[in-house]
Amino acid sequence: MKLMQDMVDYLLTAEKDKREVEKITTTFRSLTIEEAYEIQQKLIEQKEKEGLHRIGVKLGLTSKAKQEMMGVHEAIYGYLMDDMLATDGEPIPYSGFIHPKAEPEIAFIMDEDIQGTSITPEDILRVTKFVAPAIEIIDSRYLDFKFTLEDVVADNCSTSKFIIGDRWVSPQFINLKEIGMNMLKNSEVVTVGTGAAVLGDPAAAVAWAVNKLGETGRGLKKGDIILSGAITEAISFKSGDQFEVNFADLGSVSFSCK
Ligand code: 0L1
Ligand code: MG
Repeated sequence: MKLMQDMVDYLLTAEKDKREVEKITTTFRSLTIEEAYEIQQKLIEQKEKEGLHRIGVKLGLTSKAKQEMMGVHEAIYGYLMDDMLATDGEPIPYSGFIHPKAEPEIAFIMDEDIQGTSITPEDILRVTKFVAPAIEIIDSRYLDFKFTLEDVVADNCSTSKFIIGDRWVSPQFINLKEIGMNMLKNSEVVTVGTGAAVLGDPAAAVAWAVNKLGETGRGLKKGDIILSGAITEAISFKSGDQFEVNFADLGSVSFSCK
């Protein structure tokens, strides 16, 4: 127990000091995925003790390419806290990061609580009030952004910031699998993709997360925001860079790093 608290303190201190640290499995080689989620849970509870609130969930490793790169066959999830949300177009200070990357995502905003272990994509669409364009900024606490699956889960899946566009649309008006997008860095297109890159269907990714949470008696709540997973690879940035993500039928979202 004490050891887990030590790992939580290690990761939270790295985040607060904006300092990259050696991955925890270098020391604790036998860390299991279940223990990694326990560390993540304790890390979130610690943030809550410090006055922050959970406002949703994020999915990671939702693309086949990233799963193959990590040698895994499953996605992962972490929690979104209220201090991670930035407004569309907001200048975000680079001093708040270690080595950030931006990735385009589709956000879901829940209209009802949902919990279970056999939830389908159709169930998710039924309880989703809106979908919206989003950018996730990931910022692993680990040296050179290198880690095992267990490390990244313990580190709350590299969460740092996220931005939601101001066009929120009912999912019944959008084909989430076929929706196309591009991401621009300093006005140049750096990635393009379609919704299907996220586990074949972003709604299927959210269903996966609900089913996973359901295994331990948890679920999503009305008003929760879900980042369904990266549609393309993540792109590094530095102070002075500007990003814009444009979705067909779903509008745009942007931020600049100052
Ligand atoms: O949001 C993501 O897909 C990232 C999850 C963790 C893996 C990484 O940091 O690249
Ligand atoms: Mg992401």
